Amino acid sequence: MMTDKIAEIRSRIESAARSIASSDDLERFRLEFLSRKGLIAALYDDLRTVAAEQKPAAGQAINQVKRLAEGTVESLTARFSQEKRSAGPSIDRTLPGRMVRRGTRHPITQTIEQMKAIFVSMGFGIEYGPEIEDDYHNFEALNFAPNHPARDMQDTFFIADDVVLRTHTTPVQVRLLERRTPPIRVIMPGRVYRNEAISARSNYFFHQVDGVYVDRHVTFAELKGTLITFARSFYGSGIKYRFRPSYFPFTEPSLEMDITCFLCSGKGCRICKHTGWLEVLGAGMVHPNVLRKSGHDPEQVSGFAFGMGVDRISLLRYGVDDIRTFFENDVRFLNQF
Ligand code: 2U9
Repeated sequence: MMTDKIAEIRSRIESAARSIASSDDLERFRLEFLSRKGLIAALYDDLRTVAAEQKPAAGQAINQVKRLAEGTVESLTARFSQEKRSAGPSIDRTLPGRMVRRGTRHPITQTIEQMKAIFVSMGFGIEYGPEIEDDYHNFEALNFAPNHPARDMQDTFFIADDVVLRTHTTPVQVRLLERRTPPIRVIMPGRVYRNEAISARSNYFFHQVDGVYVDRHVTFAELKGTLITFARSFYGSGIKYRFRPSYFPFTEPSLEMDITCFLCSGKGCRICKHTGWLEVLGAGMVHPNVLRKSGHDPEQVSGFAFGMGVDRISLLRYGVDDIRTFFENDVRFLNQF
């Protein structure tokens, strides 16, 4: 009889379920009862032989048995997978750990970060600006004469008649001066481009940190004090320094700062070309024309400005002899910093 058969399968399910001890047992259980050729599928086949009036009741009884088997598979699957997780894969805790290879900051980035930290400690803010500039901000506003050689195709990358890859970060400061009212005290780190032959000492792009301070009564003495404080902090308190007069279109008067060579302490070596001195930055008082063009009255405010080449300084500090190695991205080189 159909009802007896269903009852028998039910008790087989119940006793089989009690003896399932592993996920292999569970799989055997599933195959026995729930697979396409399993015992429950056979019950549904038998349903065809049942008299029409008994079919609904028998069908329901089989459905119940099927749900019982499915419920068993479901709950035991969950239990076994949980047990597996908590047991975890076997780990040999005595093995040495795998080395995690940590990256390092690029030496140019490291130099810029150190410079930033020193100027921030002196009250400077940090600004960034576009690498593509118009002629006005790159040259005109900085008092470059119309026929200045830097405006030549030989020296500058032109994108269009009036559009260049910036040759210094100074135009960012011009834009800032146009927008803000003094006091303005910021530095601008960034990449600049010059149309130059590539060699061990020069590249067609390099990095610069430019700074400017504009306010009422900013003096040349403050410029010198700022530069000396920076140099002592960056190169070491023991260094000696000297200022030489210089010329830039955007500052007047202008100067260059040398420090005693940190490799030979001034005795003379290959790095300082046997002079004992290293040129480390240029600076000066912001030219009145530059102040005027950016909307400030040179009778009311004054300012000082400075700029330094990060790549050249990094080359000297780290004793690297070819500037190009900074940009080959060879990890054997970069890992040393
Ligand atoms: C404003 C006006 C003037 C920034 C300055 C220098 C001197 C300088 C060079 C150093 C090496 C560029 O990277 S380098 O080739 N720079 O010598 N830069 S004064 O003068 C400014 C800045 C902002 C508004």
